[in-house]
Amino acid sequence: MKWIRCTEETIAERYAEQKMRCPTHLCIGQEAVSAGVGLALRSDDYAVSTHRSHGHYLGKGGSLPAMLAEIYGKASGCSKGKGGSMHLIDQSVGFMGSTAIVGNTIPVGAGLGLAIQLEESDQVSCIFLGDATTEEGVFAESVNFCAQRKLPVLFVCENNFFSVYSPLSVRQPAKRSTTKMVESMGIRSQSCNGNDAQSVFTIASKTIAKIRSGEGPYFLEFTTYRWREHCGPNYDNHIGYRTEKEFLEWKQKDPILLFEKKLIAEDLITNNEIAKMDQSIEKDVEKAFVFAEESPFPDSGEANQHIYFERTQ
Ligand SMILES: Cc1ncc(C[n+]2csc(CCOP(=O)(O)OP(=O)(O)O)c2C)c(N)n1
Ligand SMILES: [Mg+2]
Repeated sequence: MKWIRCTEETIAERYAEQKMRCPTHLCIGQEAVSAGVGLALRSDDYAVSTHRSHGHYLGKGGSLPAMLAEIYGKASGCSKGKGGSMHLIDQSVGFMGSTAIVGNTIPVGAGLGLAIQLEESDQVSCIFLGDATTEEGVFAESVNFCAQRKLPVLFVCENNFFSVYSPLSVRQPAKRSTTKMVESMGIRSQSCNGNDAQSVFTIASKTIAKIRSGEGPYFLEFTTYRWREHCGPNYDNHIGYRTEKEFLEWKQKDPILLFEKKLIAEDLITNNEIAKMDQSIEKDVEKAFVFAEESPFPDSGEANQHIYFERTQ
């Protein structure tokens, strides 16, 4: 969580330098889901993601230098510098792609689940999605397909209550429960506290074990909150779509502080050890930024060449 937070805080700090030329959607405040689910998945499990994918990629074991180089548009980036923040792909850690089109990767994740089933492997395909994505037609189609075929797919829905500036109240009928809706379509579902890292990890681990043993797909909804603006490095509470009060209430539930407090209370870590960890993470992040900045841009002759990835594992 700290590694993701430090990376994104540094992106936010340096974004105005105009060297990162792609839009960035930061997940600061939501790190427990990326870290908890990422840690519960095996490296050969698959994951697909969304426009807000930095945490998912790093949690899955992705390379920080390769991600930053991608955001800087460099040839050493995980998508060869052609994708930017919203198009990360890295088969070496089973991260099969994130895209900017909402809902776009859901059928890809379902298809990977079908491939796993046909190959009789015990991998799991994890689909990260936002609350608004459950409103897309492709979500319903994919849920139906996964349920009907009993595919080894884990849906991980980060419910941060917003689609850009639109709260759930203007998008969905009052009292709709996404988990009940998905249950009614044949996928077992659970709603969980997405800011409690320990319980995210525990629930994700148990659920993944069930999927691996052939129980079919599951849907987990994690409630959480994004701290910064939908897209970009700033805070935007003043523009009126949410209140400062609501934001501050969620800040009190900072997943990192809560987890640190719990570990200190249980004598599992000291303040001194936390400070050392912070220093070491800051050093790693700084090194990765230097790598990204110093890497060359892709050759201009490759500008019109497609990037094509064929599944290798
Ligand atoms: C098909 C499609 N419709 C609309 C958009 C514009 N758009 C980008 S992100 C987003 C909100 C997605 O909300 P959610 O799925 O809850 O994810 P969050 O941003 O909250 O993490 C929208 C509407 C898009 N990129 N693609
Ligand atoms: Mg959302």
